[in-house]
Amino acid sequence: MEKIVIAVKTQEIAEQWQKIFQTLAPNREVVVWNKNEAPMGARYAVVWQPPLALFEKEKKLQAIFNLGAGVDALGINSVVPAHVPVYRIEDAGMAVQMAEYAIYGVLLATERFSTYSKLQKQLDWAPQPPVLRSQWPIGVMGYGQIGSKVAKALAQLGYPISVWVRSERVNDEHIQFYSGRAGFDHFLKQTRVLINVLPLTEETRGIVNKECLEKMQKDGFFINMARGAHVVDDDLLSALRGGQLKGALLDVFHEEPLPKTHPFWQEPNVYLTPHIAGISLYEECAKQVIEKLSLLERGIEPTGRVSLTKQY
Ligand code: OXD
Repeated sequence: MEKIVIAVKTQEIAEQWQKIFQTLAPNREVVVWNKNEAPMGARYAVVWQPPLALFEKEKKLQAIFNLGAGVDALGINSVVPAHVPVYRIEDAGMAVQMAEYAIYGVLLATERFSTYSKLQKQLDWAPQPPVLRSQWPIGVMGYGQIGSKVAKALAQLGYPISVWVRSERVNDEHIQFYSGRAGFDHFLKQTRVLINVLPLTEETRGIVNKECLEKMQKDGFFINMARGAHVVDDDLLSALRGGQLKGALLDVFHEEPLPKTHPFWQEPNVYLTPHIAGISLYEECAKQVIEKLSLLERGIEPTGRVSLTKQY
């Protein structure tokens, strides 16, 4: 059996993954990659934000499996050799968590429930008027495994939904699609709650900037569960302080953990979470990787291959 190396951010996490892989695939040799040792001659690498030296040292790699949806930390077009295919995790229980996170953000935006905790403190029994969904049109950027789950869940709840995608799509009964640069302005015009689930690529870096935020409907809300680098932080802060946005729910940041001096921590209408919108379910992910790997060995191309041109 071919050797699998695990290369993730810390030794401790690598050992946890190793245990799970070894239990699920007892016949394979699963080892934790160590940059100080001689090349391990591994055929497969299972990675999450790995030390990039991995790709320089392990010359026998035939496939790389990324333990997450986003492959932006891999240096797809520079460090990973072009002939080695990269496969990413597809959903594996993350999409439903992220749909739930999006709903949480929408509820914060509409203040459907938050008002009641304030009222409770004042011993005030004061039913509020209903939230009119037509006043809360939602725009989702991205429609992969995660974006589609998010958009469909919110459409089920009756919100008007627009989705912005890279290439044209036919509208669905509940979802209006916009595509390309030209469609972006129309999409933003329809959007009061903007949800970002885009992959991070050269095209999408900094996409949530002053221009973008100004084109959204007034008194809007921003939810980011993709990457911090999609956002120009100063532009987001100006939009919040200037009243263009009433709030933001942010799960991802340029630097993680978010430095304690970053203004987002103290900003009144910013709700922060520490990159937990979609938590990896280790077993589900490992099962998916093993399944993809077995397909490859049988000469069948698994799904989830990362495109070098699209970078996701
Ligand atoms: C991902 C993540 O899968 O951020 O991309 O967890």
